[in-house]
Amino acid sequence: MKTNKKTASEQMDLENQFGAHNYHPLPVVLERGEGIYVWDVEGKRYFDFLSAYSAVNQGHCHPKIINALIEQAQKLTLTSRAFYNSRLGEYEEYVTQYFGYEKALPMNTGAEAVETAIKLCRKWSYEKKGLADNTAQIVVCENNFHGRTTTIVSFSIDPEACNHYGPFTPGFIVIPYNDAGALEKALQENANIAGFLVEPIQGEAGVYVPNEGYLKKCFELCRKHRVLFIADEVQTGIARTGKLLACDYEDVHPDILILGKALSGGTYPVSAVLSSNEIMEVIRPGQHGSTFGGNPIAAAVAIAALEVVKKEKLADQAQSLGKIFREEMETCCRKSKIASFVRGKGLLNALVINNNQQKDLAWDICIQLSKNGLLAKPTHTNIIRFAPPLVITENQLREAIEIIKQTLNLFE
Ligand code: IF1
Repeated sequence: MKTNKKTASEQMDLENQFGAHNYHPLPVVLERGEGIYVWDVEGKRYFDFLSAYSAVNQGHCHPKIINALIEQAQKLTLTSRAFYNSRLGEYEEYVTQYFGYEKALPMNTGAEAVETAIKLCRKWSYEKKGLADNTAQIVVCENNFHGRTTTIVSFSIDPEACNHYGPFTPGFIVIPYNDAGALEKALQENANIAGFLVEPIQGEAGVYVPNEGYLKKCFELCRKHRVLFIADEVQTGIARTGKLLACDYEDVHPDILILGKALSGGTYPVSAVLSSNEIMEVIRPGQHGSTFGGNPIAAAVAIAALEVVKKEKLADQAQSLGKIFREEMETCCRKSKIASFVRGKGLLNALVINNNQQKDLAWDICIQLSKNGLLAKPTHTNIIRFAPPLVITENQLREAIEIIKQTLNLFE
């Protein structure tokens, strides 16, 4: 019987012909996901070691989350915020108590939540801190990645992210990452600073883990100068780094917390900005929002996704398995000519490849990894990010590590 199922190359051709070329994917066409595995259209199974950039921390198609999605989708999908809906208030209570905040502003994508945090911080600085209108400055770090809107790329230093997208939004000061002294200097030299926006670990930059105490020191400096500490935990949050939030490692409670990705377990675009009444109250009716922000499906799915994180102790999992991963890879690096070193926290890790002899070595390694049944993707040419779903078991992790080691050996 002729099936109209397209082959992988037919699928790739369709995307190539009809889709914008804003990505360069690995030549793998995925059709199904379950837990830590994904299958391509030819039925080949892979360990997913990217987790959609830490959006499927709970594993692909987690039954509890999918059931919440299906159940709500069969009742009511969207009302807009012109009316109340029967899921949002319950979700807002749940998520604020879950992370220890008073108010939540629900959005959809991570970038929308970052934009919301920027607007909230600016508005707070005019209406509560007393800065003159349109003078607010927000400090950000070099090599940041906070999304791809025009304002967000306005403070990117990555030419690929910002070139030819100008004119850019003003009001941002870029300082080196992992340098509290640089923040102190900026705060001393500028009276108009409203906030400090930072990734607790820089994911896209290549999983840069700052020195112990960096976040705490920056938080204290923000307190001292009445500047809002804004943590972008879109990628590092929701148990990925071995704690519920990466900021938890230093007992830092951000003034504004930005969440996304795994907030829905990768089943639906859900993001949120969490803060205090004192800060959140500067946004009044009609001053911010979005069509889908706070919709009943997002609310139902986010509650289920967060329940899974707690019930399955995914933060503890990430912490203990992450240690095993880094120990095993460090052993590998000591004997390798191409694998330089590994860094990360929890199950957000990166292997730095020595590509002096061959520029695209990390890409070639990822191609070979896919042939050997494991999916990962390089970032910034020579860094391979390894971030499996947090539901992975120790045995599965060790099996995956074996695949990585055998694959690296082919290039030694
Ligand atoms: C792509 C990168 C990761 C993020 C942080 C906000 C956002 C992201 C810390 C925006 C999104 C995604 C975007 C996605 C690939 C992925 C990514 F490679 F682009 F940089 F994870 F590192 N803050 N990161 O990491 O959230 O609007 O995408 O929901 O653009 O290709 P979003």
